[in-house]
Amino acid sequence: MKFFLLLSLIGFCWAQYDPQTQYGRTAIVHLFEWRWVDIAKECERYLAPKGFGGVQVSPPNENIVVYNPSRPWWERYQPISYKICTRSGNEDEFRDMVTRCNNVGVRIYVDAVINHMCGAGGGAGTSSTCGSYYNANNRDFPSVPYSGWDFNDGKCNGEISNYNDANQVRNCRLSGLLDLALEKDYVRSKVAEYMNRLIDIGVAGFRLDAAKHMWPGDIKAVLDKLHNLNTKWFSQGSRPFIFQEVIDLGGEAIKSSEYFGNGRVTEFKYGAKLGTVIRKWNGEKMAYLKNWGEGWGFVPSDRALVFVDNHDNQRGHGAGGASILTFWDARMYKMAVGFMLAHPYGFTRVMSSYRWARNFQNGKDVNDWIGPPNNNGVTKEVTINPDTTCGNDWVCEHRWRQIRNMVAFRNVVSGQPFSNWWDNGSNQVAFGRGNRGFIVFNNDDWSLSTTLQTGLPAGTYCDVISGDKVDGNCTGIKVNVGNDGNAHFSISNSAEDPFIAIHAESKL
Ligand code: AAO
Repeated sequence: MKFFLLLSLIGFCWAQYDPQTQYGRTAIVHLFEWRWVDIAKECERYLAPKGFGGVQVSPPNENIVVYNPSRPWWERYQPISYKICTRSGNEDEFRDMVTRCNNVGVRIYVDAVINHMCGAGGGAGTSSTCGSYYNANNRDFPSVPYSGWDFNDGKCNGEISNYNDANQVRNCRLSGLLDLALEKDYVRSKVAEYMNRLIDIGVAGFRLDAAKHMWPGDIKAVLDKLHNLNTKWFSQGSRPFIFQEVIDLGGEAIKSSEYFGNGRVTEFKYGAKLGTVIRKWNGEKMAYLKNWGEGWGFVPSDRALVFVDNHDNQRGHGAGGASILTFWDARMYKMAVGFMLAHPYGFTRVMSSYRWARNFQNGKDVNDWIGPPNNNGVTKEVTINPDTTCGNDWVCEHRWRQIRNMVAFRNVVSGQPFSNWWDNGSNQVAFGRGNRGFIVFNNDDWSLSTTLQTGLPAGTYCDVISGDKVDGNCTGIKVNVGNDGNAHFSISNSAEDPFIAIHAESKL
């Protein structure tokens, strides 16, 4: 009885913080703007075999169609209804994706846009991805239905202009978007109905878009209405995983800690700081990463959802600034993602992007709006090249060997403590994860050549950054760990990837 009570207590405490991934799967990937049919295939052909835990998908509900500029990615953050009907696919395709991904142990997390509907200037008509009628002028969304009563205009019908005023941030309009009155039980019910439909289909959780712009208590009231996860794939009583998009870089009225009761929060300091360190800006050095995590003023590890970049700040939207590393800075980016996946802090999300024609004018990319690769607005298929990379301008960072292999590393070292830290006082650092894995970085302008305590059992290991273990052989650098756990490492500062990672399953 006592044991049962303890178990249910743990279950209760962990509920909405638990990503509900299959045992041993510790990272998810954001397949930004992918079509459902491509995600279903990717789960089966790549994500499951490579040990990915799940996929964050773009908002699946009907959105406004914007022609000026032409079909920007951000139109998906302007809901018109809760019909599952977007450029990524229809409801049948969505259901098929969720089923097929769950069947191979890969979870689906939905980006839930529930703070607002389309922009106040969205006009009236049927310019929406499923052709539903709406009228932004009098705030009429008959397909939900929402009417003028369901918005916050009584409290504030203007723009958020002052982030030091929590009332404004939560009651006024974010970028002119019509702000839903989530204090109304009717609105909460409509939102919960939509989320429950997704839960019943089999999704494992949600990213709550613009959570900072909703009152924590209103979010809680919605979450309290949510069903348990579908028992076809999840154990009885499982709660949806919740991670809230709260941007708290400090210095504003709203603190991410206000949202801990609801679930995890996005820790935006993580990518901003890691980018600054890897770029060596502001006198930062990798040696300072010794106390990375809470020691850097981040939220508690078990409340954090972390990432190097996201769909906003990889193109100058949102927050984080110029330090954010992206696939455009591939060499530094791989180091940053490698560090994130090796380090125990937080629950990790890998970004997977598409390429677009950047055009910087006065330091700003005027093409930051460009939508996914498409033919006349129809999203292109994610094709796979013979070398396993993606075609049609899909970047597929998650398929880069260095990143894919570090996802596996994270799975292998799961639960192991941060150990055997070493640094040279500058930008050469190393650390292990108990006796299961070890990683060494050289981000200095000179070579690294040193003997380090790895904590690993003796043997020859394959470096999973420069190569792969294939049929018991290593296609990259080999590392010999002696009986005392020591190994010698050499990393040139001009190496293609100036870091080495070995783990229990890369032992030859
Ligand atoms: C589009 C057009 C707009 C138009 C609107 C309506 O671009 O011109 O008015 O339609 O017609 C996305 C796009 C938007 C787009 C929107 C709807 O990014 O451009 O608007 O879809 O189509 C804030 C929010 C955060 C939000 C972020 C973009 O807090 O929630 O802005 N992210 C999510 C999504 C995002 C989406 C939406 C929300 C809306 O991920 O894709 O928008 O659904 C400060 C605040 C942050 C604030 C930023 C930017 O950040 O702290 O909370 O994020 O400003 O406004 C330093 C500070 C840092 C500060 C930053 C920038 O770094 O330390 O705190 O500077 O000032």
